[in-house]
Amino acid sequence: MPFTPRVFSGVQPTGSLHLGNYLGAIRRFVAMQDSYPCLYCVVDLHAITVWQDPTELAKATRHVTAAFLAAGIDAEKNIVFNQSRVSAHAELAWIFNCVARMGWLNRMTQFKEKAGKDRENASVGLFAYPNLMAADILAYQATHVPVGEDQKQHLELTRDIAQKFNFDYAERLAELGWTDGLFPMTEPIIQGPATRVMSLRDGAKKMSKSDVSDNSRINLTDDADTIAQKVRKAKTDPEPLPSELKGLEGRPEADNLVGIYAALAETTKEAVLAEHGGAMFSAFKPALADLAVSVLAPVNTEMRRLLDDEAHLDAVLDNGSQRAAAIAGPILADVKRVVGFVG
Ligand code: AQP
Repeated sequence: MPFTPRVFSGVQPTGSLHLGNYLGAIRRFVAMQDSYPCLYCVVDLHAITVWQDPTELAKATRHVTAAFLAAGIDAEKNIVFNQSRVSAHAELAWIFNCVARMGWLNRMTQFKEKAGKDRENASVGLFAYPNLMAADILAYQATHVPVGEDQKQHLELTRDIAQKFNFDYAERLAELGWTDGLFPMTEPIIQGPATRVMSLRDGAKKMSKSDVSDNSRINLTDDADTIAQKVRKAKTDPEPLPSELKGLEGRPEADNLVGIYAALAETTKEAVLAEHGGAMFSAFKPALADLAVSVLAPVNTEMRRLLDDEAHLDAVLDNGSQRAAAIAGPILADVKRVVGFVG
């Protein structure tokens, strides 16, 4: 079966969105919407794999929705919705729980990082998270998924699950006339200079919503003064910027700031170094802060406006959920027929 090109991606409503989410994912979502039909999902089922205060979860769901729209995602042309509204995600995830192998999930580094030392106390949902992510994507037979570098392993697992399902049910699929399998081999789209934005306080750690230090990240809701202050305080080294990429080796904090600058300016790290090579951080940081403010201020202003209009955000999710369910419903019905469920 030739698969219609379709994009799916999601963001968890687990706190305040940051520059990493924006450059690594949301801005890429916007870039893809002119070339493909896209579904962009607020993945609230994923969020509860770790404890979420219910009031905060609802607030964060609208916050992510507002960020999608403020960044430029067109919710008329594309589908913006929240995961818990479309039951196909949870239903297909159960089937995938029975396709994926324990050994595959045991290798997932994100589970190891998030569960930490207290694995026995982690939720079963956190362990099975990648199966739900595979279901998110394959419920729409999505062919492309723009994500940050941290999701690469989960995308590989999605392909393994699709392949095993297609293989295990090959005979049944052939009987039904689907000789090429029911699921595509989804392509991860991990591109640009900011696929892994690092913490401003530690060049070895990913910028993350759950980092206890607010100074480690630039939030999409930070005002200009806060952004400038966080960039000024960002950890660096005493050397000037090199003029060539090779000079960033072994300098993770410098590499990170150059990558952020390049992504914000929509250029390459090489071009940034060609312009700023030889500069001290005392000169580079103010330029970076100005650039970050100029890119984020319009998003910030529009987010605030949208967050004041809860009814509009809820209407967008309502409309998107119905349109998403209309795509996933027939695909899930096919999956159930293949598996042998009656009815
Ligand atoms: N630091 C990052 N650099 C580039 N891309 C990133 N993404 C996340 N952090 C970075 C990408 O953003 C999308 C949404 O991520 P998510 O919210 O679903 O989950 P996450 O990857 O676990 O993000 P956080 O910020 O680290 O959240 P918490 O702290 O809640 O776990 C994904 O495409 C992701 O790759």
